[in-house]
Amino acid sequence: MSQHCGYVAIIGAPNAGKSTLVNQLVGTKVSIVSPKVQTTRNRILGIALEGETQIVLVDTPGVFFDPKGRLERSMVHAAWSSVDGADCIALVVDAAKKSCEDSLRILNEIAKHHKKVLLILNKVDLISKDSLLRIAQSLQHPVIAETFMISALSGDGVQEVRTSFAKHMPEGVWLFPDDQISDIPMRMLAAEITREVIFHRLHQELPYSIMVETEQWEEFDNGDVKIDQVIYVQRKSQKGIVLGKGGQQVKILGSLARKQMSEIFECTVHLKLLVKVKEDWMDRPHHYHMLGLDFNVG
Ligand SMILES: Nc1nc2c(ncn2[C@@H]2O[C@H](COP(=O)(O)OP(=O)(O)OP(=O)(O)O)[C@@H](O)[C@H]2O)c(=O)[nH]1
Ligand SMILES: [Mg+2]
Repeated sequence: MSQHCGYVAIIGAPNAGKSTLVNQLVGTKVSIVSPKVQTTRNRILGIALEGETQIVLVDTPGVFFDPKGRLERSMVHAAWSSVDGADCIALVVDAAKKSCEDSLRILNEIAKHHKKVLLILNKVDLISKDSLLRIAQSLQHPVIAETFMISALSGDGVQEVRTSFAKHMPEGVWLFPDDQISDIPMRMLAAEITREVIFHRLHQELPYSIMVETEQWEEFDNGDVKIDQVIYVQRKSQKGIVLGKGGQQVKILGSLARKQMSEIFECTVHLKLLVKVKEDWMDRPHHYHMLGLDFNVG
């Protein structure tokens, strides 16, 4: 049987469940997930296999239509630029959300790219059948080739999505080795894991404008890894929140992140976290390059 391989761009409004779906299809965490909007900041590849077909999933930052500031503009730009290179486009919609107006706008935008779309109504575990059908009706659009109703969280309906993606992949040799699951470097995944832990514990108190950088990654002969990371916040008050009383909070953050890293990297991890205030990290090209984003957009 001949090999097939191609790209699927996973797009949608912020918080729709794109990264959850990508992780579910890959079978492990390659992209972090949180209840906060704008969790994914750059284009992340997750690689899934279906028989002789390699499906390269492109997880993207949520798309919205009024990006403010440089970081938001380059994130939205990164999302749209993945559409043109893709063999297949999947639009993930949070079906539990009251309005799907943003998804309709995204459909209209995709129509301009002359591409067909697989519509994925997600979070069906949260709503009734009736409201689900109502949403499917309200999202009817000529660019939609097929509609799926899934729960990316529980995995319900995800196999149908995988089968359909595979059918849309063109004939061609695999672009990645069969054991590769992502293109995200380990240092960056480690930084993303810490960012996810911070989002989960502190999303009420902190704005999304924190950044984590892995500064050191040292491997020892016994297989252990020592990772030094810096958490950048924009204000002194935010530093206090991350550190917590007597450094208690950062200690917990570190232990949760370390546990996840040890599981994902399959080794013992020694993690050191430092918190620094850097008001203008959002205006520094270095940080955009590190995230794989264009500094000069818009
Ligand atoms: N109940 C339920 N929650 C879900 C489902 N899929 C995702 N979520 C939750 O929705 C939130 C957002 O999920 P993400 O995967 O981070 O969403 P995203 O579209 O990648 O978000 P951005 O990267 O910010 O654009 C998280 O709290 C997930 O746990 C689902 O099928 N059911
Ligand atoms: Mg995401």
